[in-house]
Amino acid sequence: MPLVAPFRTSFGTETARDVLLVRVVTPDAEGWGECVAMSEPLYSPEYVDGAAEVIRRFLLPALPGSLGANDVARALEPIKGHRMAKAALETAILDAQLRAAGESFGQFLGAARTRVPCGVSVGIMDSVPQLLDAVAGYLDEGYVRIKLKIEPGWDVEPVRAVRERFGDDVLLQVDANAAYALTDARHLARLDPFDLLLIEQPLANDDLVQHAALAPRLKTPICLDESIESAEHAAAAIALGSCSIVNIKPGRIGGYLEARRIHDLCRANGVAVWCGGMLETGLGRAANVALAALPGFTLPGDTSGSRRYYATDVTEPFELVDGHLEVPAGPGLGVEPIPSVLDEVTTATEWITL
Ligand code: NPQ
Ligand code: MG
Repeated sequence: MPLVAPFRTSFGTETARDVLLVRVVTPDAEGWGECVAMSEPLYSPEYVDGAAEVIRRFLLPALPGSLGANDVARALEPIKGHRMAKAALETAILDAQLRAAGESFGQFLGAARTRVPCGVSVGIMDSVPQLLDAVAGYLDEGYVRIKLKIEPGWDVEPVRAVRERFGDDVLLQVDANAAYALTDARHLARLDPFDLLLIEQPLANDDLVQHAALAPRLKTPICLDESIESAEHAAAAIALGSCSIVNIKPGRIGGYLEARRIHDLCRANGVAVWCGGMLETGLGRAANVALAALPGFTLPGDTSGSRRYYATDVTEPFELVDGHLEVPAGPGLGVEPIPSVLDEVTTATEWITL
């Protein structure tokens, strides 16, 4: 699916999204799960063709003939990693189960509100004026929080420019996608004066210890994204002092059930969480918005409206109202792919009968 504009991060520039959708058909209902893996392994080791292969070759054969969503993770445990692939499968099974039971994702997960405040992730731009125009547009649309993607050479100046133009009241945070090293601590401390909500994933994915060493050297709170692949990682990060905030992306950690566990763990430890985004279509977005309505999600997420990324979404578009998205209330995800749109963007399908 073409993106409305190129999205540049410290790991590359994306102009289109290669989306893998899992559709589960049971005797009672059908369900959808969106795999958030990118086409290339730049954010994490997973990539979309690899996810399709691991689902086909290892995950589906590991499932017993009849099971509920609660049993999926245990059945797939012998297969290491591949959490985005596992999440897509578990989500589709959970969706089918909830649609059959007439229960929404929000109800099932424990949503505490009917709408969630939305932030937006703003890519690296060619110039500061171009960035300021983009941020102005998002603030006009009602976004309540701005996240700037940063990398060495695009950090202090864009943050300063956004603060100078839009003032100190704008909720502002940055995301490095692992682009810095501990030796950059002094440079990153130059962000301290700008009163950022957080700095997301400054160091490498597997550097929990170095994040713990960085934390006391910054006034800006550290939030981890790529580093947290499970509730165990979250517990380790909290114990080490690697972060004081966690970005929860269900795909990265293997699904919505694990997401709820991390939410519960963080809440019990006074660690704030928020819901990240992976440029989901309306299907993945619906589940994320339901998750973001849980009580521990105390910071606005990257739960943007559909048109932030797509001119035409595969579902009815999610649209901001007063800076918020409504939590879908219908059974399961509460949204459906529009058949004509889905046909239009589908490049391949494969049916596997268990
Ligand atoms: C993040 N997302 O928080 C990610 C990273 C990201 C909204 O900033 C294609 C598919 C392009 C997934 C670019 C946001 C992507 C992508 C960035 C995920 O780190
Ligand atoms: Mg991130």
